[in-house]
Amino acid sequence: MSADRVVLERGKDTSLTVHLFGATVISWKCNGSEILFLSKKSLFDNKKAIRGGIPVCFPQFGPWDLGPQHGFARISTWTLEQAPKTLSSGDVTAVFTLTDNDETRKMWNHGFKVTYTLTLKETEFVSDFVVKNTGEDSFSFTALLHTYLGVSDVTKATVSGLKGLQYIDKVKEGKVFTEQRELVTIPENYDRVYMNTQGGHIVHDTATGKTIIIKKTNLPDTVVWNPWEEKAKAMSDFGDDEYPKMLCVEAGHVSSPVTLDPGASFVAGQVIVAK
Ligand code: TA6
Repeated sequence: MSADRVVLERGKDTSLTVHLFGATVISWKCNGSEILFLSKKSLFDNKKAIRGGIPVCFPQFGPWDLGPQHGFARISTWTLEQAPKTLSSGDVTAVFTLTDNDETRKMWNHGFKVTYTLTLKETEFVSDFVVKNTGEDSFSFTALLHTYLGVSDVTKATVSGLKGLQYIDKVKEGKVFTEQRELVTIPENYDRVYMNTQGGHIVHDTATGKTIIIKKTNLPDTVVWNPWEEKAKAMSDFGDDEYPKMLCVEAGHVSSPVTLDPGASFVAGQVIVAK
């Protein structure tokens, strides 16, 4: 395994592989089956964000005046603060950190430390995401865990926990609509920011019967994204025929920024359960 990848090995063909470039989780194997989608065309050149897995968007989700789309965290090299450690429960945990440096300060002149703790359980994967303001001035940010789930056929997937909620539809010029459906299906290019989705989601693959449960803390928004055919062709690091095999269900704090005073911390997290 190359030096820039960290593996949390739990046995029984259950493991998590994290790339130090972006602290991007690039694989979660649960009892032998891969839960995440990773594009075969992802570049892994330590320049362009990894196409798949769970890129970390910080300090900006989406287009940014001060720097690259989705911020610099996913294209920065993180530090392995604590190597994988097996707990008495058999769970395995590791800690990754990102602090401000000359590159980040050129774009965003603030002192910060992001601490990203990943814990692999038997059929669950827990991510704790903490942002601390280590500087002398307040700052605001948005953040998101850009989770690419693997599915057998996106047209056969359903997502719960969105009914009655407002969403910003980035495919329809950012207009705001209200979701009417109990179970959301994805029949075309979707790029929606659902707001106030505290209750979490069940992502069900009706073709395979596989189910993923997403529980979130202090990440009140959920982005649902599939590029579909045309946008897939426009992405050089994504296969033209790969869009049916993935569905992004992304937990974030994006529709309103978080503001942190000096010394203060933002604590958030996500638990994904594979059924
Ligand atoms: O999270 C959905 C989204 O913001 C879409 O608008 C789409 O751009 C996607 O992220 C991928 O962005 P990327 O910068 O990785 O190509």
